[in-house]
Amino acid sequence: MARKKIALVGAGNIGGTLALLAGLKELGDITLFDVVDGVPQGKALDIAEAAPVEGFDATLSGASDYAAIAGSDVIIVTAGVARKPGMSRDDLIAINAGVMAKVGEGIKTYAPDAFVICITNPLDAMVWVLQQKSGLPPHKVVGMAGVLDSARFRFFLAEEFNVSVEDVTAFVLGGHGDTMVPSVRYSTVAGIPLPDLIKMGWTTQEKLDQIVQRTRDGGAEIVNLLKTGSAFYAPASSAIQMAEAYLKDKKRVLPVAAYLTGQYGVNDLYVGVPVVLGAGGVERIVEISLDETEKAGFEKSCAAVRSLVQICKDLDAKA
Ligand code: TXD
Repeated sequence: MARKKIALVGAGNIGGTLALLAGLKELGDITLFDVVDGVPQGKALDIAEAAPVEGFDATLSGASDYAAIAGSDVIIVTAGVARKPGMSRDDLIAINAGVMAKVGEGIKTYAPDAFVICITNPLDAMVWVLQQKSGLPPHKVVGMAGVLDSARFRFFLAEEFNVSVEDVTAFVLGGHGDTMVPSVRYSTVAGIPLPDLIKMGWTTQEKLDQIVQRTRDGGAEIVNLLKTGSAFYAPASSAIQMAEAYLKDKKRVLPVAAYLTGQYGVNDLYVGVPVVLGAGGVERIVEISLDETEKAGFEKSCAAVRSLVQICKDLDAKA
């Protein structure tokens, strides 16, 4: 059986890390694509030269022509720009929505059967544009944010309890931004919900509140430390977990930005919810019951995403 093909659109910090992880995990052959000529080729060659040392077999290539993504099984999109001083959020949306339009057209032409994972920010709006422009069915186009936000939540909880990160599960719902909703009720240590751990004296409500806030600010915490860019190791790991769920039909239950058609009372919007990810893409949207506070937080988050999508629609109408 031929190897699977993974295309990485955007060969920056996350794109390069994705290529290395996909190689180490032998997920398939890897094509890096970027508008900056030389960078995708250079990173592909560099990682290919690590293969003999690490002991993985994969063909790595770099390109600046969309034809290179032809026949991809999985496409992970990180193309775009990050916010720079003096730029408004609308400027960032305008630029990245334009990039998503181009990427979407490239996917439509060369890889209409791919499973597409969008990472570019502002995530929930960008995945919406990517699905629209690629014309792929919504269950084959998802956004990565929830796995990362949950991983941050899990890491902070594991530190607080001094237990293995493997035994901590966590769920973060809603959009990828200040309004995300880390769910305390649905997060556990070896199946024990966090509210029970407070009763058991493992932590306090105050400490949990701080951890929830640190999770919401997780991206900014890294940006403030790095100063020249945003997080890339954990975002890449998170997207690779999603790619692996699809390629190996693992049917993982993961929080992803998925297209809602009435679930949670939301229509025509990408937002973070738990889904079953397998060979069919999003095979099922898991509708958990939310209490009043969670519902209010989720609705606020959806409203924030909707206003960003509206900016994209207005830009499209003007174009
Ligand atoms: O949870 C999440 N979803 C995120 C999202 C977590 C962390 C970072 N997140 C966002 O991912 C971040 O705000 C950015 O929008 C993307 C990519 O982050 P990365 O750190 O990889 O950014 P880089 O290093 O600037 O890489 C972007 C690359 C760069 O090489 C550009 O030359 C390229 O994108 N680029 C393009 N490639 C293809 N096509 C077009 N049009 C294009 N424009 C720029």
